[in-house]
Amino acid sequence: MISSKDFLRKNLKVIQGYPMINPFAIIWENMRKFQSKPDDIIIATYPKSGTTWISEILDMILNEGEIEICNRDFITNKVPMLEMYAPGLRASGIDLLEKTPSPRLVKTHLPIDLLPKSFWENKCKMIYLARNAKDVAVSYYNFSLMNSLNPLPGTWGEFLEKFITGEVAYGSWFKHVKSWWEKKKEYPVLYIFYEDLKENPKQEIKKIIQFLGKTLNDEILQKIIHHTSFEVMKDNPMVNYTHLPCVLMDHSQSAFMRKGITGDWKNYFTVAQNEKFDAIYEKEMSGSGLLIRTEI
Ligand code: PPS
Repeated sequence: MISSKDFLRKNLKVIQGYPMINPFAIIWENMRKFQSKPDDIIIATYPKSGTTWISEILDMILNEGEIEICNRDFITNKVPMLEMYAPGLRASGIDLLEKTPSPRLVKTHLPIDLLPKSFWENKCKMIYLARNAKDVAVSYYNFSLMNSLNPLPGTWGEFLEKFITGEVAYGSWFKHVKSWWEKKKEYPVLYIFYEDLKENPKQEIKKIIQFLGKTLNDEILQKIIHHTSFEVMKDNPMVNYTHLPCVLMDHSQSAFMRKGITGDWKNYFTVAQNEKFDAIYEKEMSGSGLLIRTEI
C-alpha cells in the first residue's frame, strides 16, 4: 500500500515533457483515458490563477445563486480536480467525478496537450482563467510552503528561477497561457483574466453566464458577486481549504486564501529580479497577442 510518506515533498516527475506532482503519475494512464460527458464544463488554469474563485462562481451560476446548495459540500468534492491523486489524504479526481451528478464542473491545471482527448471529442465547454505571471509566481511560492504535494520551494529567489525555467509542477507558465490562448482560434474556449474579474466581477461573470447559455437576474448576479468575493470566500470553510488534513496543507505556513489581490508581486520582486523577469517575459510573450495586466 502507498503511504503518504512515499509521495509528500517528493521531486516532481516528468510526464510527457511536463514536470508533474509526484503521485499524479501513478494514475496517469487512467486519467488520460477518462471518459467525459458532453455537458461537462472544464475549468482550466495554470496553478494559482484563481481556480477556486472561478469554480465557486460557476457552481453559483449553475445553482442560480442558491447559497445553501453551494454549501452542500467542500469545493474539492463538488468541483473535482481531474488529475488529483493523493491516496489516504484526498479522494482521487476520477473517483469523485464518477460520483458527481451532471452537469459536472471539472477542475484541471493540465496544459492543452495533456487534457484527455475525450473532452475535445465531446466538445465540452471550456473556461480558461489566466492570471499575471508575477502574482502567480508569488502565490505559487507561498502555496509550495504549505502544500506538501509540491517539493519545498527553497528561497523566494530560488523558486522564482525555477518558475521562469518551468521547473515547477505543470511546467512553464508562458507555454501554458499561450497554448490555451492559441487554442481559442479553433475551439470556443472562454478565456478570461483574474485581473478583469477582480476589477469588474459583474462584467466578467456576465460573460460566463452568457457562455453557459444561462440568464440570471441582477439580484442573483449580486448574490454571486458577494458570495464569491475574496473576503467572503476566505471565511467560508467550504471553499477555503481548511478542511484538508494539515499534513497536506499546513495553513500555519501560508493560508490558501492568502491575499487575493493584484500587485502583491511588488512586495517580493527585487528591482534586479523584476528587470530580469521583464526581459524574459518580453521574449517569451512577444507576438502572442496576449496582454495580461500586472496591476489594476
Ligand atoms: S490552486 O491551488 O492552483 O487551485 O489555487 P487557485 O485557486 O488557482 O489560486 C489561489 C489564489 O487565488 C486567490 N483567490 C482569490 N482571489 C480573489 N478573489 C477570490 N474570491 C479568490 N479566491 C481565491 C487566492 O487567494 C490565491 O492567491 P494569492 O495571491 O496567493 O492570495
